[in-house]
Amino acid sequence: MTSITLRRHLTDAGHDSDLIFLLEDIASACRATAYEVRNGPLKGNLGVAGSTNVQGEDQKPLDIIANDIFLATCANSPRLAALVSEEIEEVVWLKEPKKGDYLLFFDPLDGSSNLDTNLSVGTIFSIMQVAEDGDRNVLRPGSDQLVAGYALYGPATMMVLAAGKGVQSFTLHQGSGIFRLTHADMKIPEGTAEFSINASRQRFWEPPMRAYVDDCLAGKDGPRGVDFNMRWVASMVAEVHRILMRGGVFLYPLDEKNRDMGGRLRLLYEVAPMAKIIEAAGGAASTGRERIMDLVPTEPHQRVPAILGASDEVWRVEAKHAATP
Ligand code: AFP
Repeated sequence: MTSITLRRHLTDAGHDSDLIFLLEDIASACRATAYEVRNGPLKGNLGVAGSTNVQGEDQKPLDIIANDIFLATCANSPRLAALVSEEIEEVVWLKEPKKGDYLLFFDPLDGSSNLDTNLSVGTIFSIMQVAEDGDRNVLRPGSDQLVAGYALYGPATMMVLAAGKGVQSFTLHQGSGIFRLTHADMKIPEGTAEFSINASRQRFWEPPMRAYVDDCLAGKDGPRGVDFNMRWVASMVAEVHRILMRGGVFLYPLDEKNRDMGGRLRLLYEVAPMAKIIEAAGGAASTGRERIMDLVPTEPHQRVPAILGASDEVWRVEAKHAATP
């Protein structure tokens, strides 16, 4: 049987037509971004662009291309009031905000340091609604998200959505350009002995994180009683997708080197959307001490620590933090 399309799924779920328009615009932007990523080497779009983003990081040509695609594709979406992009310092207001209008937060190309090595990269996005006419506050907790999602540009191009009823994954059919439902209700498998962390930063970790990882590394002769595997792709979208498919936990903790910045990953358009997706799939998302979805941002590009994945693993990390004042 042919799997249903993204549009059919969103219509059947009873979403507002303007939200469906916006999600289809996002899907179009992801489709166009996938094309540019796939043809990057042929179009001379690898390497660095010679500019830096608001984070002071070297921009890749495809970071800029993906951001431009999202601006061009989504900016005319009905009832879209503002855009917050990793690649743009200020909030982009498109219209006078009215109650119920949409706010779109996105990282147009996450993991772009992997482009030259042809590894999977992705787009992360989040949609909230304007609370009252004229309200220009975009610093809202993750629990206010209406929809969270990502596109993964891997062997297959996939779009994963948490839009109120669980988590669904749609795979792009290359011939027709249509996203079709391939995973109807994603749930994180429990009990997977696999963790994901940039182990080169071990000497900077706080004691609770060091203690949690040491227990994993001790294997079956240690307190966990099982041998663990480790993965680090340096592309959060790829790590989260692996966790949705086979379990485990992703860890980008606060450490001595990133503490002054608040962490490595950005709250509004990386960690909060992933937290909504992970929780909707039965997992948990924490800073190690607080639930990610409860955090109220202080500025659009705020960074936070991110511990997310299978609930039992996240709770173990939180217990280590609770035991250390
Ligand atoms: P880039 O978009 O600059 O490649 O960063 C990717 C990322 O934001 C996230 O996707 C990875 O999990 C994390 O940073 C990788 O961080 P390290 O470079 O410290 O491993």
